[in-house]
Amino acid sequence: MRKLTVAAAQLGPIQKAESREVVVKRMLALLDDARGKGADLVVYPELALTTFFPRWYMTDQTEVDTWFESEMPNAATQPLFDAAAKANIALSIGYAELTPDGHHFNTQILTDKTGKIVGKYRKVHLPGHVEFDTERAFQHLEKRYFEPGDLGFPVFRALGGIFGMMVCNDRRWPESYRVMGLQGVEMIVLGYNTPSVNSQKSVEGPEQRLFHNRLSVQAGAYQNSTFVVAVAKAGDEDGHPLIGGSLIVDPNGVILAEAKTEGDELLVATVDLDDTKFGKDTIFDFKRHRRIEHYGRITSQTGVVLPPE
Ligand code: CDV
Repeated sequence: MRKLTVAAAQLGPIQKAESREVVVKRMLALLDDARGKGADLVVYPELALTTFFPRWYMTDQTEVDTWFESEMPNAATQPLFDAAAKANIALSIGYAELTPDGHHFNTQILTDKTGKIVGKYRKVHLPGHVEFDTERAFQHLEKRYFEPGDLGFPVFRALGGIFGMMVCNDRRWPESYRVMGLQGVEMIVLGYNTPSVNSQKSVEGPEQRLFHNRLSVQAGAYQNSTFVVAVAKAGDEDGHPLIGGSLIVDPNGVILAEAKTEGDELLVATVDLDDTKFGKDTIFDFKRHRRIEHYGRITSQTGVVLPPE
């Protein structure tokens, strides 16, 4: 038995004018709640410290850089790292990372229970566009502000298990899960900011978006026999609604806990990481059953190649 109590710390909306210090106070309140519930690990969403700034079109790089963190922890987040270490709780936090040599990534980190960063992931699948798009109901400029992650999909030994991370749009791509599945991942943690309405198709509203969220996360968990903890930043940010629906899913793809609100909300589940073993040893025993001689297109081709007419 390898018991672990994990908490998904969903955050409600963060307005553009709100400071990191105000947000960190809310994150501390969720951490305190998690401590009372015996959590070993608290997972916060993508870009947890600020509003979802890629919805805003900016041309001044100095202004863009104000949304990024050049150190982690830094003055704003140190109280969270300190409180987590004091409570003996590990953290996973999403933030916009500006590296010392000037690179911009959409990043998620994992700490151990002392507050030491033991894992880093940089978002690989960046959705959206680079230039202002007049056809969309609102902008999604991740391709403008971030570079694709340069770390692949690593996994990390931590908390007695094997952990991996992804960020938002990555959860829709089976490749993200499988690359970690091939490294024996036992728990994937991820954050997301998903607009409640598709900016290019207004009939695709929150119900369908919540459905796609569950579908992707449950399938990824089942097909790789891993726990997945998916954590939203939710609610109305300056008139732009984001879905909630944070989830903790087991290796059978079954939902153990699901958020009910679009505000700050803590979901907690105590799991046994050994429950990942059965699926990994049977139907998803990759070594016995995968047929890589037929998977070449997955890594040699991006777009669709149609058959000859
Ligand atoms: N932050 C994101 O990556 N959001 C995307 C939206 C644009 C679809 C998502 O996959 O939820």
